[in-house]
Amino acid sequence: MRRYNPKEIEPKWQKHWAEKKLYSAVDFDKSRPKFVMLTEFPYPSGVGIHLGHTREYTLGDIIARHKRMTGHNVLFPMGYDEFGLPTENFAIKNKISPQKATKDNVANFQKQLEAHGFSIDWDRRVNTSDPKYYKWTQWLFLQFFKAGLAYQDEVAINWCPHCKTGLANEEVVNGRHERCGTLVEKRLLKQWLLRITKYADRLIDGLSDVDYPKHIAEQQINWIGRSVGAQIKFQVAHSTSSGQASDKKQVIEVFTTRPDTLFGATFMVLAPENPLVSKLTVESEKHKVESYVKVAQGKSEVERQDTEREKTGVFTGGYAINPANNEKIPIWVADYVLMGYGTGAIMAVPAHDERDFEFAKNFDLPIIYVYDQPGSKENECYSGEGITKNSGEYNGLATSETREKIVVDLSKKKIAIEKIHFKLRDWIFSRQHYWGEPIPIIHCPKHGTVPVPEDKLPIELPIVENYVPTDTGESPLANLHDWVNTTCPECGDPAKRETDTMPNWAGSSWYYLRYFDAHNDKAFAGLEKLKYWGTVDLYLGSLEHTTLHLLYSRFWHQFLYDQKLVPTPEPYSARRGQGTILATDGTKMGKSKGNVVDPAEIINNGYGVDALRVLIVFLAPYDMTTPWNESGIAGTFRFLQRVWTICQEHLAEAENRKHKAESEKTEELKPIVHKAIKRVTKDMHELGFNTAVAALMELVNDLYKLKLKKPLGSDEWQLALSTTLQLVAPFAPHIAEELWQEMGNKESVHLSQWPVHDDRYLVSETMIIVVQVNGKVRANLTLPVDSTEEEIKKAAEKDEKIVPYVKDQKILKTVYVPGKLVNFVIKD
Ligand code: ANZ
Repeated sequence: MRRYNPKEIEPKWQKHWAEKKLYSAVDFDKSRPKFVMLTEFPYPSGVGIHLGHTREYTLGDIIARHKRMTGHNVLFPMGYDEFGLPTENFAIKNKISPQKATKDNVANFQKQLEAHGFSIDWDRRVNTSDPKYYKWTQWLFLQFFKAGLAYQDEVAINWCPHCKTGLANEEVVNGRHERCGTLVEKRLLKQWLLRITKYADRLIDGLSDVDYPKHIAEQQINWIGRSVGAQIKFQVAHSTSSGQASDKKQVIEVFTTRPDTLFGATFMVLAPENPLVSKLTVESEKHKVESYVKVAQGKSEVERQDTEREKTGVFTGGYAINPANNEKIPIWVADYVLMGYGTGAIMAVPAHDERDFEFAKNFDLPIIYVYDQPGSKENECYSGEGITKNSGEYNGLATSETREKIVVDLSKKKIAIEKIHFKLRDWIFSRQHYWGEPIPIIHCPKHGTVPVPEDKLPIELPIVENYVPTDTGESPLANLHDWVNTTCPECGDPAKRETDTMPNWAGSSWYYLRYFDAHNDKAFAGLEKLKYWGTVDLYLGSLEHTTLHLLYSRFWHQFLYDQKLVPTPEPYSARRGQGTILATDGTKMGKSKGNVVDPAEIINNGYGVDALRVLIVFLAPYDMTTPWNESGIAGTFRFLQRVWTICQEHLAEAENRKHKAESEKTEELKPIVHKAIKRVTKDMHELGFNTAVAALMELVNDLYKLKLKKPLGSDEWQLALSTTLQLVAPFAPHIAEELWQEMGNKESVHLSQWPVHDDRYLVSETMIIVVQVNGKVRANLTLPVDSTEEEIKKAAEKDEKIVPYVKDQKILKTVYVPGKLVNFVIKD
């Protein structure tokens, strides 16, 4: 009997499938429904594939294979996200060019991905640093530019001193660069920005048309941070005491989400960076205020927003007038108010805002309550709602009415307007690095920023000697004088090229669209193909990219939709995130800790990739972060070996029995096989892959029990084992194919029809419930054994034999004996 040897069969089938182009997606195939299975493409790091990749792509591959077997035209593409810091850093460390680093790393990734046996349509592969690809990234940037959504501005940006580049807000997590963990600094730099804020509403609203996990949608909504409120003007009170303090018509505008608390505003606070600070500070306080402002500027935003920190501030000596009651209230400066949000100034309502409350306590400022806190005394802060008090004509109204009325009344006097603020900021799109797409803009002294004409695209990234980032705020491209100096496309006069490059999120903002039409040299993708493939049906990826890549690509897509360049308003119909694989000890895997499990090693050490694939989905539900199980691989290998052995035994016995006419019946086979079909199919739809594997293991155990009693060579066994192989195929595609073909099937198991269960064989899964009316048996129901009490009672009441008895009657009582009987008691 042949032994199960993955080393022999796995490469064989990988080669065969590739030669046959078994997994090619067919453009415009109308005979089958299409299914686009997208997984996030990797950036080709120097260490090669890790278990996270194995998990993500195995999950995607299982879904793709299952969908193919259920009659879909499946597109399961892959590519490489090549630009960006990781590759550049790798290149610098190893003293090779980023071009060479990318080429080598991609070749390694390609080899490793192929060794996993994924059913990828490699003909559509994209490489983001290939000029043929980034020509279109540049072209798309120019569409943003032409629509006024890409602009240059001098802004205080987050600067990573370690990576020596500006960053987008999304790349800063808890004040640190999300890639390298370095504390970021603020730097004033002229930057390119994309106007993502114009899509703030759409990015929130669009979420109701797609199927994303709740926490992912919420994370995007919170990041965009829509706050509905009002902007209210406070007149500055003319100060007589210090002569030149402030000008009479000066106003301070504030943004508040609680205009209903206006009567409780007892002071105002300006952000230290607010230009009004110097204008409103009276002479006698100037020294104190200036030194406070200086200290505040040295603090990070995260530190300033820390709610645990003691509130600090200084009085400006100036006053403003509360427009609700004309009370004079002091103007303070404090660093808990940020310049980058709202108007950089607030009306402080200590009674109902926690930060203002602490501040008022610290500096002994008045506190006026406009609501009572239910069941509590007036010496703490209450941020809830209620019936308004201490608010003149608004007393006695509920919060929502007060809010509305105050805004309407003040709007009439042009003191307030309704306002929506977003936390989202425009996307800083410049990077001062070499390894990225050059921004296709030319700066002309006469014509300003001029787009590179489309027929001159791509602007290829020039080869440089030195690509190490500088600390000058300019990319290494700035040193290439021959490249930088060019002529203006408008007037032909000398002009300079933009030397900033795009962030590594640029190429990935539209890569999925390129898969639909990967070789088009006339457009980023043709509209007809975009229409055929439509949206990505399922996008599986990392939970970490929710406010970065996922948000960015939705923004690009929505913009392209508005430009009529794509036919769908959202890129991804459904999104799921897979969990992380931790080291065996439950900590994060890391090279420095020496606890990294290398998938290539497992594949090569004899267990093979099928056993690895089965284990990686069997470990835990796909979206759960879970530790690696060292010994698990032997277990899944043994499982596959059992599949192998029983098939080999069947084949041997079938050969022996060839000349016998009779075929013995094995009645017990169908129920166990159909039970497995039902369970695995259900799990496939619910992405319950670990329980699907459990069902397969149970099936194989059941087959082994039968094998002891029954002759194995019959046609019935042939059918049962073939079906088993079909169910195994998405998980362990190589062994399934090998055995399937050995059993005499001509076509690939992966193109076969997914089996459908027949309820008739599932008798053991049903129970009989006796239904009585007033103690008399009126019906017998056959129901699934896992029916709930609720379902059983409902089914009993609706049964056609029971309806005549209970139709117009009041059911006084329903007696239920679990798994046996339902008795309806009605009035006789
Ligand atoms: C008065 C008030 C009373 C407020 C009250 C809240 C509760 P969100 O929901 O995050 O949008 N605020 C406005 N601009 C600010 C800034 N630049 N820095 C710090 N805080 C600022 O928060 C809006 C609320 O945050 C605003 O509503 C304002 O305080 C404060 F019982 O105004 B509120």
